[in-house]
Order: sequence, then C-alpha cells, then structure tokens
Amino acid sequence: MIYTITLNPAIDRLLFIRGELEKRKTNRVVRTEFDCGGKGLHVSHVLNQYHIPNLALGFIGEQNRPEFLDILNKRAISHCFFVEPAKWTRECFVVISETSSGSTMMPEAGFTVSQKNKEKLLFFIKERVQKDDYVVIAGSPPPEFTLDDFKTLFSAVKETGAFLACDLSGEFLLYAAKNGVDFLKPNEEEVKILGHKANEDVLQNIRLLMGKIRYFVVSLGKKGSYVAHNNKIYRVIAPQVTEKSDTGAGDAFVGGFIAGLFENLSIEEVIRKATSVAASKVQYMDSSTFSLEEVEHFKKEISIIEVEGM
Ligand code: TA6
Repeated sequence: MIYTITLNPAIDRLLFIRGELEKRKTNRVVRTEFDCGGKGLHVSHVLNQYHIPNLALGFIGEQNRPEFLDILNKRAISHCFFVEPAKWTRECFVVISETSSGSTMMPEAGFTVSQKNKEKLLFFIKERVQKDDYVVIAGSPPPEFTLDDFKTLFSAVKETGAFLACDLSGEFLLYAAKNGVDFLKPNEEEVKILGHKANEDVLQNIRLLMGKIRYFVVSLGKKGSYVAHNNKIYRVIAPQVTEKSDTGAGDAFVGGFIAGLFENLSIEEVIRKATSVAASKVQYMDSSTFSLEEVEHFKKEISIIEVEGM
C-alpha cells in the first residue's frame, strides 16, 4: 500500500482568463473549474491511473468538506482525512491563460491543525503502515505545524520501516535531507542550500547529498532533472511539449516515479515514466490530468545520460 500525506490540501479554484494576467487591468475570468490541490493528492491521482493501491491522508476542514470530498470522488481518490471542526480547507487560486501557456498560483494559508488531529495521524501511521509500504509526504505544512511536529511525524514513519518519499521545501526539506529518506526532490536552488555549496555547480551538491538519499532527484523544470541512485547520477532531458499549465507537474513526476518503483521497474524505466507523466500533465489546463497514452509516447523521447566522474 502507498500512503500519501498532504498536511495542507487545497481546493484548486482554476480561473481561466484570456491573455496574460496584468496589474492595473480588469483580468476577467471567462470560466472557473475546480480540481484537487496539494502535492500528495496529485501523487495519489497518478497512482490511481496505474491501479496502484493508495490512500490519501491529511487534514481537511469541516466547513467545506462536502465540496472537497466531491472533488476527491470525481478523481476516485481513496482517502482517510482527519476533519478539523469549524475550519475551511483552503483554496488555491490558479490563474490560467486560455490563450498562452503557464499558470499563476496563489495558495491560501489554510487552517491550524489541532493537537488531537495531529495525534490521530500519528496513531494511524503507527497502527496501519507496514514495512513493505510506501509513505509520500508532500506539500507545504499548515500554519503553526512546527518543525518539531514534522520531526515527530518523520520519526513515526521511519519507525515503521516503510519507504519514505518527501517532496517538501524549507526547513522540512532540510531536515529530511539531513536525516535520510528514500526519495527527495529539491529544485536547482534548493539543492545548493542543502549542500551548503551555493557557489558550486549542481553536480557537486548532489554528490555531497546523495549518500543519505536512495533516490535523489533535482528538478530542473522544463530542462528535465538529475537523478542520483546507486552511486550513479543521470542527466534527464525532458521531451519538448506544448505547455498549457505547469501546475502539478512536479507532483505528477513524483507520482510517476513512485509508481515505477512500486512496479519494480529499472531506474531508467522509472525515470522515463516519471518524466513522461510530468510532460503529459503540463499539456492540460487543470492541476492533475495527464494521459496514459501520451506517457507511452513521451517515454521514447526522453534522453538519459549517465554523468561520469562519480
Ligand atoms: O503542486 C501543485 C499544487 O499542489 C496545487 O494543486 C496547489 O494546491 C499548490 O500546489 C499547493 O501548494 P503547497 O506548496 O501550498 O502545498
């Protein structure tokens, strides 16, 4: 079983405009759609497309619970969210131009999670997560979810012996890198902070960090990624695609990567799968849609070069 943990999920309110978003101008919304928001939920969505058993965990607000669950049901996402009374699950406003590419994301902060619900999540992990399971912790934390809270969650997962994948930022990312996880995906800027070698090139920082991280990915956005595994580093060149919305592309990559690992694919096949899922996703306007057929097509268009000098 794969458990995705989205501590601060969102309802993505997709606002479609014509032309580019501009200040001092009335940017009229021509249509509005909704999608699930939150990195762990997007991982769950990818796993569902590959019929890989998974359960989405995290915290949601009671006030707009029906709307949130309706979106999850439409995406057929199985979940066990802990409900915070009298709170609202946040929205993330995603402005998407109908006539050009890219999107602008404006996530609300979300609600403060009660100690009672934090403990419910910990209890669930201790009771349910097995050594052969995977746990994916992804996305930003809710307000006042402290580093100590994260350390407690991190330790609870580590104690199960399950495969631990993290897609985090800031101090949580730093803590995960320092304490060792099975999968981590910083971006090009974050890896320089992690490696404390801001002036060095990415590869130097990867070499410093990859010892404690079984699958270490450095996302380069449209340019692809570096993937370090088993004392090897691969430079992955992503296929060229017509981007409609980059929202959720990184999450789609993580979903494809975890799906590939779960299917016991070779590292090269895992990389191809992850990169192709992300490439397909950016061709869609919402936060999570991708095409299985496009993934099979893109797999052939990806270059993977093993970097020498390890
Ligand atoms: O990565 C895409 C996304 O999950 C969007 O769906 C939107 O909900 C936003 O990111 C939330 O980001 P955050 O970092 O606050 O978890």
